[in-house]
Amino acid sequence: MGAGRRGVDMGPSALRLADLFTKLAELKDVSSVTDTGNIHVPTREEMADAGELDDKVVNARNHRPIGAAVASLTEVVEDIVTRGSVPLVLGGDHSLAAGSMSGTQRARVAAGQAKAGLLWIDAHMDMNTPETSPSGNLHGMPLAALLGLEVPGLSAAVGGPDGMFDPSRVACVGIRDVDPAERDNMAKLGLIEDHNVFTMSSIDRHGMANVMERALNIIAPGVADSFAVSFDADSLDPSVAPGVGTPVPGGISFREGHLIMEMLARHGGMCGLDVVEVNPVLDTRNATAKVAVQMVLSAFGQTTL
Ligand code: EXY
Ligand code: MN
Ligand code: MN
Ligand code: MN
Repeated sequence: MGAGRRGVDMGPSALRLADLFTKLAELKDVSSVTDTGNIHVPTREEMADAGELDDKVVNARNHRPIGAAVASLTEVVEDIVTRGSVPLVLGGDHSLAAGSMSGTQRARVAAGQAKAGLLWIDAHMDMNTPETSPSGNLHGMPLAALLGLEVPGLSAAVGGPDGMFDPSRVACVGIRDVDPAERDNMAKLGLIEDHNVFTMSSIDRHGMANVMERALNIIAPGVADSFAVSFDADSLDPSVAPGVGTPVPGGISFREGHLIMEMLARHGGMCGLDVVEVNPVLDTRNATAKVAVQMVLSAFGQTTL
């Protein structure tokens, strides 16, 4: 509902169909895998019946049903992390990250642990608010909410400072499509190209290994630091991942994507992972879900040898 195009709600089924869970369970670094099932996204009818559909807020489409679903995701994820597991959240559009990422962070704060850093792998910054968004789609706003900007539905799910991330511990990789007004929000929060925002141009100039070393120093400066990862499949080049709702040419290659995940696995500090925006309706032969599964397996320790 946070995306402009139908079909992304079938992303979790596409990932399951691509044998995500069986392949994860085979990895030596994964002790067990539990499929906790789908979070219910209230329909507009259900919200209308509950008198909850006052979409009067300008330019934040479906913020009430999305907010309700994302808030329940926050709780589910918080519980998983509290029980000592690493949550893998399957989208669905990127608005869910306001719940998955904040749930991970809230559980850490509640347990007296240091806050995690955040790696945002995406073609887009997702740093809009209703005041700046060109589309009103909430999937373009989750990072803004996670950094404390007001986004109807998503900010409530983030639930205040304990669910938020410190901008100095955020790195973005794969960025190549930023709205003009979004740049103001980035500047406000200190998200700067080639410093902590690694665009495709940064990657072309420095190479992915160098970019990821720099990103890891940002999201986990201390050797024992942890980080959460929000992986948007549209970060990959459309030739690699065509089945996404907002494809942007000139993206991350299949091998660069694996290198990102292999370096994260080697570091060992990952405390949560999203994989979002897989839209099988826009895909052929479930190709995008299969590639996304490969990336997830590498993040959880799959190696070529
Ligand atoms: N920046 C554009 C908007 O806010 O509408 C496009 C956002 C696309 C968001 C996808 C999930 O990454
Ligand atoms: Mn995104
Ligand atoms: Mn994106
Ligand atoms: Mn989309």
